[in-house]
Amino acid sequence: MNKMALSILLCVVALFVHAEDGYDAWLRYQPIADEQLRTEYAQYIQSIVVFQEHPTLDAASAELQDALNEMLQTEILIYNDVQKPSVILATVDKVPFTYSESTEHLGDEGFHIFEKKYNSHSCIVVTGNTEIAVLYGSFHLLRLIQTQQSITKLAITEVPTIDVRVLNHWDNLDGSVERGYAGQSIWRWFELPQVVSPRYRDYARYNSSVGINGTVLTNVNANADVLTTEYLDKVRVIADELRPYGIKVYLTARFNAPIEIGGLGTADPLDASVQEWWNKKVAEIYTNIPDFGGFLVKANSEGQPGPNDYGRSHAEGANMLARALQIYNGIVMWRAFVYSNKEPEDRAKQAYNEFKPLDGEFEKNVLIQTKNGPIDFQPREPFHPLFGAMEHTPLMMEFQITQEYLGQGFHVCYLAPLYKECLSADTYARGEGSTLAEVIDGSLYDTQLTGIAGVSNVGNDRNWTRHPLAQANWYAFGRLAWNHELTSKQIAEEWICMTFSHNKKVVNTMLDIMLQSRETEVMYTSPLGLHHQMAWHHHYGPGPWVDNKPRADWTSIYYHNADSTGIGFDRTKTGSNAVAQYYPEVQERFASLENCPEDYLLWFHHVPWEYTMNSGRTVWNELCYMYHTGVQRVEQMQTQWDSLEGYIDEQRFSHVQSLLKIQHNTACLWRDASVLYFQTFSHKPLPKWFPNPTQTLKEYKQIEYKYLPGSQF
Ligand code: BDP
Repeated sequence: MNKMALSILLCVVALFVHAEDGYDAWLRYQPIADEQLRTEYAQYIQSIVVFQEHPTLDAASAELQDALNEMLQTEILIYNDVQKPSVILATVDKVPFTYSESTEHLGDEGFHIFEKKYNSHSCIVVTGNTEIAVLYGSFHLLRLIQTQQSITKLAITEVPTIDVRVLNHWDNLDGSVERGYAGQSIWRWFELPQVVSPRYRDYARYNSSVGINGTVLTNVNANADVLTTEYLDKVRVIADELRPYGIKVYLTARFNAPIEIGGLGTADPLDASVQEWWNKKVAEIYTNIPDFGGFLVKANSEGQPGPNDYGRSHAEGANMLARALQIYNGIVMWRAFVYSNKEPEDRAKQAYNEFKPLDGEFEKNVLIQTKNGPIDFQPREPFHPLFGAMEHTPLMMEFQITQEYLGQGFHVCYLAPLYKECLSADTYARGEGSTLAEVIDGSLYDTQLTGIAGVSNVGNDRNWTRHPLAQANWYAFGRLAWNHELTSKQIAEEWICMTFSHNKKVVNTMLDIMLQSRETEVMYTSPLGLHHQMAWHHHYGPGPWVDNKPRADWTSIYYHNADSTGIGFDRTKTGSNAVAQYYPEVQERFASLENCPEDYLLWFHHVPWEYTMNSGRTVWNELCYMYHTGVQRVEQMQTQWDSLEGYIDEQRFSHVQSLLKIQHNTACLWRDASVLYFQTFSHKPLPKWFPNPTQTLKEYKQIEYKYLPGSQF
């Protein structure tokens, strides 16, 4: 194409793209540009019929109406009789014809969308056993149109694979968000219950559109005040806003709340007055919020109070809360992110050591919420050995959506590949093919209660997540929580079409950027299984030199163990033997230097600098290569993104472009600082192709980021 033709084309494309601030996320319902397709849809859908009075069905029909009016550029009418329906929204017991199929398999949330001749008219029926199922089906129907798929002859049944699909907000009552990089909390506690932000409803819509059915409003480092009568009145209002969208509210329970706000002298879980206090508190909560979900608890971890303070086990603590919630069908999500204050052991082993012996001791409404890896949301970790190890206890997955160690709100880092890598890992708990996905969806051990949590990246930034592409992580978490068999690519593709454009160039370019981005982040921050190499406090930039902190396992040197002989954490028999916590097949693979995947090499082995990698390079050269390639890949992303100018709206285009500059600077910093630092141990020259660092190691060490968003320091 010559230059002139290209600029005409860009002008034409530009006519269709206007500035957008990202608030509408993936529910932005742009008019369908392809006129023929738009007309086809418009001929097919002219009206919506809903004759049941219910806030959830009102929400579903309003969403369909608003969305279709925009996308089809027409006026869709809502009727409450069934003369000429195009779309019927109804629960199975209310569909206006005999519905002979059994719907037991749909459960409370599964939906059925199908075509039906009614009054000699073809229409789409969206149904399920409950109103919320109909809402999920409505969002699904919209997604088909948003991604421009056929809606004739539909016959779709979807049932979520996991029961509890929750976001965890690490939001504090003062509005700050721990490890939140998109501004302040969306919960405006001070103004509640009087002022109800319209964002609550939109937040609910986004969540519901991907099947998220719960939200923990407060930080795991909990504040007991949220359990006071004053705050429960505020929580009630949020719950009322979210309820029509099927989102249950949960709270974090500070274990010593009976002391802090209850005036008791103890929080000992075996003390009858403590149990009584929680019983009453829970009763009060349910009076305000009849469908309250339950508690999330971080106990005896990083300074939080817990049952160990009274010589009681995690099971005794969790069960006490579980008993208070049981009669209301509430649950306890008890976190396994626990490591001892005394550091007797490799931190990677501690949660397993603490919880494995408690298998089978928890009440039925307790889930053990376990981070995907045994340390802490690192860019790459092997899966947590507790998955598969607790046959008699439901384990729920905790992923991080907020990018604490992955460039925060400033880097492109699409996380579906991380989630998928973890979910598809094989625990071998019941022989080959015992994946983590099967542990958490309950199929491996026939677990009755199943769950998955994502630490939210939402804040009060206008576009919710600061980085426009970070919205994709919220979206991907929800989609995978609903159906973990979807691929990263499928999810990214539908998200791009819904959020940016259907244009092939945009879709392919963004797909390429997104699908590689997590690996790129790993390459320039912590390649080959390195972990916990970040700067002190804020976790953003490099800090492989961090030492001499209150505990050894809060330093970087504890994890990389670099010395003149080599680098890496020996977790085999000759070291901490953390490998022994995995099932034998996994153990053998990780423990063997030859068979250990190179992605985890320095996680499990201390390796000589001269050790030869699959590439033929030595470990030292491979490290240099990884850091260098990571930066090159960011440069490649920048070029790719630049090529989208004119194809997407200017506002989001230039926002991402500017953020990529930050990402590039930070990637260079990680590369140069890390390599210069590790060189002091390897005593080897930088490879010829490695660009000359612009500063000295001393200078890199002196760089201090102050006041980074999401950091309390
Ligand atoms: C770490 C965070 C810390 C959290 C902790 C947790 O740095 O702020 O409180 O996890 O999960 O990743 O409890």
